[in-house]
Amino acid sequence: MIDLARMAEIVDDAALSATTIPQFSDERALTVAEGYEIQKLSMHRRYARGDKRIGIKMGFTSRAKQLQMGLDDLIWGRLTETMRVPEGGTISMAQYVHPRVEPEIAYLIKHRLEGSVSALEALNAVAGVACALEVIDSRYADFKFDVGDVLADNTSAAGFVIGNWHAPDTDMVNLGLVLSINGRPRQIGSTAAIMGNPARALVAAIRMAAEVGEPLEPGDIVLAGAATAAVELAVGDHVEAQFETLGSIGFAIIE
Ligand code: 0L1
Ligand code: MG
Repeated sequence: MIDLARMAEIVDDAALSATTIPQFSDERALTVAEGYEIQKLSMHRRYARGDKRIGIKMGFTSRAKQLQMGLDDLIWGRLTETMRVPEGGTISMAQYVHPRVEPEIAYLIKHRLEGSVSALEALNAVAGVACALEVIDSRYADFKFDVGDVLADNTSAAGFVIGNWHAPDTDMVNLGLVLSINGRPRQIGSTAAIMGNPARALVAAIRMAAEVGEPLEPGDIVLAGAATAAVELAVGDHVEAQFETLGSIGFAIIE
């Protein structure tokens, strides 16, 4: 069995070169702890190339997805500077394997917060809230993985777009939204699909980041999780998400 550092190298190389790899679980299922350790080691390889962690993202934020994946918790991954896509900008398909997009909510952290906090305490540590789009891109063939695999692969994190920041007390609990590709609605949903209230994902983000000694710091971004199913992307696509009261954000995909 190859060691965790070698697995981190494999998954990092796959992300860097936008190529698929077989699931590690084809050989042996990784534990949750092993998956997170590989993620950490692979992200340190990125940091050594000059990239910088600027926040975290939450996944499996619906109970249905947790049940499907056999895990009784959320998962999280690290967001870096190079993953950020300007609102209205473009991404190049050449940098992705088989990207998908999902509408999310983003929080901007104002105060360092650690450990077990209430939703109110969490929201009091927020400087702003925004609508967001996450580009996920599993490095595993056919977008297939188990829990250990997806943790090792930084929870498929590959890109994100953040809209204008709004006041931290903006009501985000049940905002309707439409995700359109080339002007055609592909997903319709509500931010309530994020754990019933995206602030719960923020609470979990604070807990989980602190557990590994990387507490959320002022300026960090938290992506709270998908409000709808993810939609596959192709060259030439123009993506737009319209959020009730918050406005719309988008980007396009070039070759
Ligand atoms: O951001 C997400 O909700 C995705 C988490 C990882 C699972 C996936 O790639 O679908
Ligand atoms: Mg996501």
